[in-house]
Amino acid sequence: RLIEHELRRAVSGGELKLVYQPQIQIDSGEVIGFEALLRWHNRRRGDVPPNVFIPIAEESGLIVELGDWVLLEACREAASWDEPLTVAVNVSAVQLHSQEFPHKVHDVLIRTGLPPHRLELEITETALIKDMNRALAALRQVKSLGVRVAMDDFGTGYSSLSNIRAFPFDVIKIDRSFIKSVDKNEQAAAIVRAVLGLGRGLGLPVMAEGIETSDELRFLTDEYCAAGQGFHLGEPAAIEHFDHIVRTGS
Ligand code: G
Ligand code: G
Ligand code: MN
Ligand code: NA
Repeated sequence: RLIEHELRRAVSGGELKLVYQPQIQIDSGEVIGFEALLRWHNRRRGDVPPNVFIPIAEESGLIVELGDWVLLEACREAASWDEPLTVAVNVSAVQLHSQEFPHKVHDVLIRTGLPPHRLELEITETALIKDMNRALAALRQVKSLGVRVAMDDFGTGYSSLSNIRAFPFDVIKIDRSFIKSVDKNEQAAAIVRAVLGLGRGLGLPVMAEGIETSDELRFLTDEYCAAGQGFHLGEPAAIEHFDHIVRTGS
């Protein structure tokens, strides 16, 4: 396919970049880290959304090359910050299940000098179910390096509850579909309260994704949700936009 061919060239042609979205500690309002999000700008196609090109990259196996680039770029960027904030990187199923993945993570940490605890890998439940044993082994290996692991899009996959018990996650990210209108929708509110209770019981902090309004944020504050992310708190942008946060004295 043409788009696949173009995506292949995007890696070497410098058409990819990362934007960063702030992750906030809700009680203090402080930025605790950034999620790195991949963007592709093609001269002919313009901006191609990740929802379009990530699935193509996954089907074609190109995601491994793309993922390697994202991981190195994000760690190199975070290692340059004055503030010891975390950087969160999305990892797809194909990457997680490739034999070399834990070694690549180790290698990137060595190359960039980023302290392992400042890297957080975001993994969706869907990425776990392909081969549970392989996924568990990979997560244990990266955890043994000191890297943090987040369960991404929690609530949208299969058998969430057994996954949360079987895998060594450090944080649960509630999917944004449950945060939307959580202040007005009783069903969403019940689900979010249940996930917060689950996190509390298991000793796992919960991060709410997709906070778009001050009312949604107020609900999460009142319910003692630990952390949040969303357009209301900060849109993904080029890292230069956040210089005042990552650099001391600027
Ligand atoms: O940034 P945006 O909300 O448009 O991203 C859409 C989807 O693409 C999200 O599910 C997000 O997790 C995914 N995504 C963004 N960047 C990356 C990346 O670097 N690697 C992988 N595997 N997925 C990404
Ligand atoms: O699946 P994942 O959680 O990695 O998706 C991250 C995606 O969510 C990014 O592409 C980002 O652009 C998007 N995103 C971040 N904050 C918000 C928000 O407040 N509302 C919506 N609709 N999307 C958001
Ligand atoms: Mn994510
Ligand atoms: Na998510």
